[in-house]
Amino acid sequence: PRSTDDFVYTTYHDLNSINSFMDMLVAENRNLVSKIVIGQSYENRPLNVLKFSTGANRPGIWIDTGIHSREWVTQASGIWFAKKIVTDYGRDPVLTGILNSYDIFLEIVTNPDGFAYTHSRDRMWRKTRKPNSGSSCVGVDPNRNWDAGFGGAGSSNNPCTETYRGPSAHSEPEVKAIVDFVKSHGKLKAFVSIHSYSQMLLYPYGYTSTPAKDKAELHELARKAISSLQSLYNTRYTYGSIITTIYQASGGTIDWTYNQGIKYSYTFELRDTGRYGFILPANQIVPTAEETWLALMAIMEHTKNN
Ligand code: ING
Ligand code: ZN
Repeated sequence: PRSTDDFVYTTYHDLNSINSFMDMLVAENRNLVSKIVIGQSYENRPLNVLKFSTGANRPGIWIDTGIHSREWVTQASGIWFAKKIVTDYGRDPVLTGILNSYDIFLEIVTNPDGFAYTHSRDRMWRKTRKPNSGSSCVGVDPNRNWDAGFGGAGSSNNPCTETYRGPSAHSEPEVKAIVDFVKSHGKLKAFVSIHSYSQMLLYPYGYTSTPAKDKAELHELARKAISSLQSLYNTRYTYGSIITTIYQASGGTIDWTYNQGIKYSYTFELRDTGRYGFILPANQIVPTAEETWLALMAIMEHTKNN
C-alpha cells in the first residue's frame, strides 16, 4: 500500500508491514501524529509509540496492544484504532473533544521480538525473547513482570512456563520502557492494556483480593463501556476485578499503573471466548476493533469528564 487508505485492515500483518503503516500514518498527518521511540527490545527493535496530540503539555491516555505476541487480534485492532483516530478527529465531536484536551499514546506492537517470532517460528509464542540464565527456556511473561505484587501467587518462578515472572521486577526492556515513560510523563490519567481472548473488561487488582479504592467507579464505568461495546454486534463481555473475574495474577501491568495513581487502569480481553482463541479468523478483526473502540471511547470520555 502507498497510503493508509489502501492499507488492508481485514488481514493480519507482520512487523515490517505494521512499521510501514505507522510511518505512512505519521507522514499523512504531521499535525496530529508523531512516532516516539520509548526504548528498545531485547533483540534491539525500537519500541514505537504513536502520539496523537493537538497541543502542548496535555495529560495523557495510554493504550497498548500486543504485549503478548500471539494475541494477534490486539495488534490488528491497534492499527485500526490509529486509523480511526485520524479519520474521526475534526469529524466526530466526542473524539475531537477528547483530543482537544488529552494526548493519546498507542503502542501497537508492545512485544516486537515475540511478535516477530510468532511470524517466523511459533504462532503461539506469548512471552518476551530474552534468554534465561541457567535454563534453556526463553522468555518472560511481560504481564507478570511488573512491580505490583511481583513474585506472588498467579505467577511462576519456572522459566519454562508461560507465566514466568522473570528474575526481578521490570527485568524486561519492553516493560521497563513503559515504566520509564509512565514515570517521566507524570500525568497519564487512563491506561488501557489490551489482550485477547475471553471477552472481558478487567480492572485492578489481580495480585490481591483487597478491592481497589476506586472499585465502585471502575465497576460502573466498565458496565457502561461493555454496554456500548455490546450495542454494535451484541458481543457479550463480563467485567470486574482481575482476581474475581479471570484469576489471580501477580505482577500485572494495570495493577502497577493503578498503584502509580492512574485511576482509569483497565485490561481488555478481546474476542472470542475460545472457539478460535488466539487464532481468531481475520474476518473478525474489523468488527472486534469497531466494537472495542466504542468501549475505549466510553473510558476516554469519562476520563476527560472526571
Ligand atoms: N490473559 C491475561 C494474562 O496475562 C490478565 C489475564 C489480565 C492477568 C490482566 C493479569 C492482569 O494471563 C491473557 N490472555 O493474557
Ligand atoms: Zn495476554
